[in-house]
Amino acid sequence: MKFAHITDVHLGAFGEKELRDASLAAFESAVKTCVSEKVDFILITGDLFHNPVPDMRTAKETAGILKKAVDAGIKVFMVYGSHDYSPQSASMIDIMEKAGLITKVQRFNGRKLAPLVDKDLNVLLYGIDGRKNGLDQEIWRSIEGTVEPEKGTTAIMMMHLAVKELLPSDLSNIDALSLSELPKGMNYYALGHVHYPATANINNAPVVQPGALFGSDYRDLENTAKGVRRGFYIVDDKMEPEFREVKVSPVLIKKVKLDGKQASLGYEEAMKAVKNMEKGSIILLHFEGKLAGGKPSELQLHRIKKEIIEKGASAVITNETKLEYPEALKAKFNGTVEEIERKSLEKSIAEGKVKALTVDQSLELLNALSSQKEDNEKAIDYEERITGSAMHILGVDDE
Ligand SMILES: [Mn+2]
Repeated sequence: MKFAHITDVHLGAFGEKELRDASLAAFESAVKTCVSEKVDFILITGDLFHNPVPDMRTAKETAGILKKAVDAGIKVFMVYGSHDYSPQSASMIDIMEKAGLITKVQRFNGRKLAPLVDKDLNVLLYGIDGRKNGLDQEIWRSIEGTVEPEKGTTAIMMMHLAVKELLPSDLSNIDALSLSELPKGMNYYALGHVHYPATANINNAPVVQPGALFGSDYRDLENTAKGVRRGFYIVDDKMEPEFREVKVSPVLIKKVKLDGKQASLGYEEAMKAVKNMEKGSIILLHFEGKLAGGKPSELQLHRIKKEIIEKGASAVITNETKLEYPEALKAKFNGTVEEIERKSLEKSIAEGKVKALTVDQSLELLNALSSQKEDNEKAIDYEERITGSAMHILGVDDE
């Protein structure tokens, strides 16, 4: 018996099409390895998608990749992650399940966790779905153990949650269970949720956290650039997990140092910084230093991105949080954030750009802003709906 353990693929994350494609390519590469290595099944411990309902192109490509596994006779078992969870079982994961591409694992027998028994594979799979805001931990603590696994079968526990002992130091404060709280008697513990790879043991059974396959945000990409490994595990019948690195494109941090320089030199310095980059790289362009003069527009970020792509990068992400503009420029905006917001609002109201609100309108606005995202609503549609109704109440909608 041989299986693969993949997690936190976050398909559909990132606004840039190039990064969405890179994460699909990482998933495709992992599944191809599973097919060529003839694994019997694949475990995905949550966050296959970045949203319960991803964009249709991402969904279509993912279905195509999963179909390759299914056609090769490889079963795919899943639990929800905190990102693709749906309280009404109406997410893309559920569509994939109805289409026979995957099988969800979580089952209960009263308050005990019950296994999905696969006789062909001779495995018992227990699973707990990931939930948002640590709710899965609450559910986890309410469970009265597991229905005992039969002897002679391989028992696997799938979970989308953080375990203290496997956390990197910068995440040591997040809500997490400890190894001692996991149920005893399993042969393999498959974890998801935390985006760094790590392993541990309970009574000689491996506890494995593969980490994000590609990453879901710029911080993940920075960690990749700094050396955090991205990949998944293949586990043989001796239950020895082996990490398989998946590298679709190099991720590189390039620093653009502008200390004592004019902002207008940003373009030249950025192009110097990427002079010897490998083709197909994902470039994280970090601007830093105390500028002698100039303003943000003089950096020409748009031109910089366009030209680095033309030189062969697959994506360019810029970061200016460590760039300081001269005092003269800052002085225009002095005061606390609140003071600046107040002044700016007063000015807009005086100029008739924004109207002052009545009590009723204020309540209406609060109500509109607290509207929850619908289960099947895409983040972008939700944002548009909320912004639209707020703008309407504020009287600044553009027809
Ligand atoms: Mn995740």
